[in-house]
Amino acid sequence: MEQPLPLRDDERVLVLTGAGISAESGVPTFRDAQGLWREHRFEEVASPEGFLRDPALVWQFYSERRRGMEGVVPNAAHRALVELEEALGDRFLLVTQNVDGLHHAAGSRRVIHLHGELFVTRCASCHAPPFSDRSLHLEGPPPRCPSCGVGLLRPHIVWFGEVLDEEALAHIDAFMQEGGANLRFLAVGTSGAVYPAAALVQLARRHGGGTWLINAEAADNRDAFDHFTQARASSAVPRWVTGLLGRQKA
Ligand code: BV8
Ligand code: ZN
Repeated sequence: MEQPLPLRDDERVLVLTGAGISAESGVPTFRDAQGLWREHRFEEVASPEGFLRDPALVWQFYSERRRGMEGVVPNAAHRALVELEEALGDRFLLVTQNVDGLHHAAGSRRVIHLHGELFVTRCASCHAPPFSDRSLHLEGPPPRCPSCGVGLLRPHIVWFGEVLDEEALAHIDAFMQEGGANLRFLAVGTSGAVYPAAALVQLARRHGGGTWLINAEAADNRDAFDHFTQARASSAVPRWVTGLLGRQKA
C-alpha cells in the first residue's frame, strides 16, 4: 500500500469511518452482499415516513441491531485510530457514520457521531433530552416517552431525509478551516454513497493536504481521493497510522 509521509508538527488529521471498519468485528455493513439493506428496505426502517407508518417494525430492526452488538469488540483498525489520537491530541478528529459505539469502546474520545448512536433513544415528539438505552423492543407496541407520556420513543439515529446535527457539521468545518493546507483526510470502510458524509473528501481536497481511501472495494466517490488502498481495514489502517507517525513497521 501507499504509505503516507510522516506527519509534521503543524499537520492535522481528519478520519471518516463507515460500516466497513466494524465489519471485521462482526457488525453487518449496509450495501455489501450480506448487508442490512439486502434484507430491509431503508425507506421502511430508516426514514421518518417509515417510522410513522410502522414504528414497531422500526423498533424491531434497531432492537435486533442492539442485540447483535452483544459480545462485539473493536478491532485493530479502531485501536490504531486511538493510537493516532493519543499522538495528535486536538490535531485529530474522528467523524463516524457508524452508530455501533465501537470507536468509543476502543478509547477514541474526539469522535463525532454523524448518524447518531444505536444505544441512545429520544422522544419523537417532545424536547426531553436523548438518553442512554439498551432496551429491546422486539415485539409488541413501540415504547412511549416517560417525560410527555404521549410521544413515541425512537432511536437517536439520523434517518434518510433528516438533517444532520448542525453543531457537528460546524465542528467539522472549523476543524478543516483551522487545518488549512495542513489537513490530511482518510476515509475508511465506506461506500461513499450517502451524503453529506460522501462529500467531506471534496471539502478536504480543497485544502490540499492529501486524501486517502482505505476500502475493500472502490467506493462510489473513489475518484475524489488522491490515494486508494484496496484492503481490509484491520491490516491497512494500522499500517497507515504507522507511516503517519513515522514509526518502523512491527
Ligand atoms: C440529508 C441510518 C439534508 C443509520 C443512514 C445528493 C446529495 C446530497 C444528499 C442527497 C443526495 N441525494 C439524496 C440525498 C439525501 C440522502 C442521501 O445521501 N441519499 C443517498 C442514498 C443518495 N442523505 C440524507 O438524507 C442525509 N440527510 O442529506 O439532510 C436533506 C434533507 C432532506 C432532503 C434533502 C437534503 C441523512 C443521511 C443519513 C442516513 N442514515 N442510516 C443506521 O441505521 O445505522 S445511512 C447508512 O449509510 C448508515 O448510516 C451508514 O453509516 C451510511 C453509509 O454507509 P457506509 O458506512 O458507507 O456502509 P456501506 O455498507 O454502504 O459500505 C461499507 C463499505 O465498506 C463497502 O464499500 C465495503 O466494500 C467496505 N468494507 C467492507 N468490509 C470492509 C470494508 N472496507 C475495509 N475493510 C473491511 N473489512
Ligand atoms: Zn416526549
